[in-house]
Amino acid sequence: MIPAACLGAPPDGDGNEDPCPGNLVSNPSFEQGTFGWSGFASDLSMVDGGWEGSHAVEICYTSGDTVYSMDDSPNSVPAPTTGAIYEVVAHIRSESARTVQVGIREWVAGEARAEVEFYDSDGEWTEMSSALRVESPEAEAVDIYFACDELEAGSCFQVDAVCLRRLEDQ
Ligand SMILES: [Ca+2]
Ligand SMILES: [Ca+2]
Repeated sequence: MIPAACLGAPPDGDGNEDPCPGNLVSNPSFEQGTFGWSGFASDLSMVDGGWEGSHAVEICYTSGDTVYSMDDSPNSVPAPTTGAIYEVVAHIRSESARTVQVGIREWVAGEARAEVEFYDSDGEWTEMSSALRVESPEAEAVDIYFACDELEAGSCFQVDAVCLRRLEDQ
């Protein structure tokens, strides 16, 4: 006889399954800081709360430019595979309603080609994603960023659980 409590249990049961096997991002969950990321026209800070674990990153506009953003540094994929598809999935939220962009870029000779998706965010965590197929045999890197062009004091948004993977070749 099988105890009812054993039916439908999670495969590992300890709650520590890797949520993103093969993740190419060095610091995806911001549990110990913001290393692996840099801010552009913004300040990055580790904040309490989060979609996964107990912390997230908050990106707040400082001054200048046409967008403010958080960019992976160094780039997450230094040697991308031509023809491969890379997909980024992450969660965002903001205290006030904002439109946030998630971009994934292919870098060739210092020039970037980006696939960008726009999401409306409010107080709830929202899943966002974007994907890119590497076209150039000379591609030097694939990287990701999160950005917002609402440039007023106090404009901020949060990101957590960044998952960047190479999808199976079709
Ligand atoms: Ca987290
Ligand atoms: Ca980067």
